[in-house]
Amino acid sequence: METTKLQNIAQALVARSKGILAADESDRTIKKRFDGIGVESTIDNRRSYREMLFTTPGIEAFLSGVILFDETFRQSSQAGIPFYKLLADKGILPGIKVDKGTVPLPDSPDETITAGLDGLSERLAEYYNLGAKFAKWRAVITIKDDKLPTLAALEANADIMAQYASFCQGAGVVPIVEPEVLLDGNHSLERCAAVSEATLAALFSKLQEHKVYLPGILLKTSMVLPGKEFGDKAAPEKIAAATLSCFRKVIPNDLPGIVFLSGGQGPVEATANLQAINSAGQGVPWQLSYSFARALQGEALEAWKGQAANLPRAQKIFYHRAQCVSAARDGQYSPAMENSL
Ligand code: 5MM
Repeated sequence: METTKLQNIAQALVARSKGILAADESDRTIKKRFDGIGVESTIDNRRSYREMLFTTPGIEAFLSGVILFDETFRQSSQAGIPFYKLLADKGILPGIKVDKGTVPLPDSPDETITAGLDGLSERLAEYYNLGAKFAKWRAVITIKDDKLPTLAALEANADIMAQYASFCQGAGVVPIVEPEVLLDGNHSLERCAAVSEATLAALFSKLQEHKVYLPGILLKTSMVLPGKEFGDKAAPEKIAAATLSCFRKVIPNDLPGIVFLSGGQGPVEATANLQAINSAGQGVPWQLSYSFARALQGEALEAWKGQAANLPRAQKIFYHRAQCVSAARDGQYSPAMENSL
């Protein structure tokens, strides 16, 4: 294992002012996003949409990496440049989603485990040769009353993520491990904090058991938030305090960085919460950055609507959101920036 190389990539992904764009929506997920704007999810529409994002002028100031779906990894710009190369030429590290989605857990069918370990080392070798520097694997954790998640689901997902991480490091690829605690439900912030702590404790225990080199991985995780149906939203300062308190209890110091998913929060909400986390998190041992999909893309997707004529406006909107999120990652965002579009 080339530990120095892995560590350098992990650190580059969480460099100051930069974060990761998650553009790795599977066919099912991107269809859902396109349905929302009335655009058919064809191969070429998906290609044009991703090209709009990746060719946004100046976007490299805010993006250290982009996570791609297999189809996108094999696609090219209209000018015939493979997307992984187009990104690398801008100094943006190309990454790849390697999980194969979720399947019900046999013992607890309302919960899932993530598939994709079969053939993983062969797939990683191919992506590595094409220039992938990092990979991503998502596990989904559901909160339901005091019944879910079960310890069995947490441990099974943690064990699979640790195996995935170990395969990645053996292939020279930095693994991002993403246990997403879903926002769905009416649970309180305190319940989310307890579940997040149990999830991360199980994950780091399995990573250690599988001898994963922590300076050469990144954690992608949810902020600690009350469920969508809980009622009142929590203030950013409260979310920041709960999130950091959870991390301090269970995350080892030698992890280089934590990148947040947005999980269905609105773009301004996710930006404000990231700002509060960075503002309260000065002095923590990890970089606190972003790997948003919806919060970075949502406004640009709405503006694009599948029309080439909307491209300049969509790119301007995407640039502005990335600029705000980058400022939040540095603890320098203020709501006034929302008016600077
Ligand atoms: C949770 O989803 C990840 C982050 O996205 P948000 O910021 O919108 O929450 C995202 O990287 C996700 O893993 C990919 O979009 C792939 O998801 P699917 O469901 O297509 O595997």
